[in-house]
Amino acid sequence: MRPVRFPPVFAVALAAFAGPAAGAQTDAPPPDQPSRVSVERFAGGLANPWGMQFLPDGRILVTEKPGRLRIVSKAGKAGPAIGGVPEVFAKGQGGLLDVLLANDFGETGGDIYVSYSEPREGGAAATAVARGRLVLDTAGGGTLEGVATIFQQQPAIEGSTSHFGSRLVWASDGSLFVTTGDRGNAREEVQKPNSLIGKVIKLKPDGAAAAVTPAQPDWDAKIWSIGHRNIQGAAIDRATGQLWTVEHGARGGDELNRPLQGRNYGWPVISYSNEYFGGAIGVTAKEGLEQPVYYWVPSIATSGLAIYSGDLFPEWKGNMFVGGLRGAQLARLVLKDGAVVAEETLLQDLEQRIRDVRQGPDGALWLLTDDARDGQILRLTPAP
Ligand SMILES: [Ca+2]
Repeated sequence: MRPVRFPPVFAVALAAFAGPAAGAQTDAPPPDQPSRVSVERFAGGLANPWGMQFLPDGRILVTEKPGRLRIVSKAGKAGPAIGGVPEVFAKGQGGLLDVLLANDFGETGGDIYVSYSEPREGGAAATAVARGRLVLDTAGGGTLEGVATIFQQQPAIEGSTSHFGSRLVWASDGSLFVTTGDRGNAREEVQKPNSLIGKVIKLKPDGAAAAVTPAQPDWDAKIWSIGHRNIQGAAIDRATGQLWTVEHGARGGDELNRPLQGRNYGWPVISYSNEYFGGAIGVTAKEGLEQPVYYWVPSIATSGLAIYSGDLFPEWKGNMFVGGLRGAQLARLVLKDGAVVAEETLLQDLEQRIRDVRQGPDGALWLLTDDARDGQILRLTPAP
């Protein structure tokens, strides 16, 4: 089938009508050389796997949204549920979400952090982070000991099971970034400087605010940036130490952002989204509010984010990989000088919702697919 192209004059008119504000980009062209990728089904049968981490021995620690934490062996077999995991609010988008290892995690165990939607009083819920010591056993499992909640999003929200965020990543200074969401029905909280709804949070490993003074005079000291709708992907660019995030728009308007301390990323005042029931949300640009680096219309429903730094795919170095849920794809973004110069859509033929994206210690790209009965771990290597 021949590609459909707009006549140049029509394309210019479209750009003038719907084009991005200065700084934001969308709809980048495909790269000159398409990627050649082999996909291996490494493990399956998981229940809505959400986040994963590689243990020092090469096994994979994986969360399942209904509330289980398990270890997948090097042969791809999932072990028993790890004991001691906090109770989660396992409804809708809520449940056990991301997992992160302490940097000194060793061969026999160590501290881990989990993010989850926490049941609160009266049927309300909010995002929380707990830390515990994972003691590994010889039966392919382990136990979480000394579990303590180090972060509780405030306020808790009633009547919603959506938009809990939440990725966990280590900042280059040893602090912990936690991404959150607007809880779906609490949009009015996002621009409030003392609410922890719709924010990027930066904590010390014990949960105290990482900042000595607030990023803005009237902000809660735990807040790094504000104005976010629902961030489910975050990664640190190891070359620059910079945080990058991806967040869901409503209908259209998913965003790639480079959140800086003290900045406002605009939701719901500015957005490239439309309401699900029709009509624009706010305007697309306003002074004092940050533009996304890149955005998607229509939405691909952005989840995990990885910045590739391995040697297995030399042509992928520095590229960003974004999991698409509704878009059932892996988006590859090629950046130059901080701007997206190409976008490649990968794995659409699999028809799988991609939840998480990680670079493995082997340099392969590892993915989680979101399915209630057969959530999979996929391993991507260069095609022969
Ligand atoms: Ca935004």
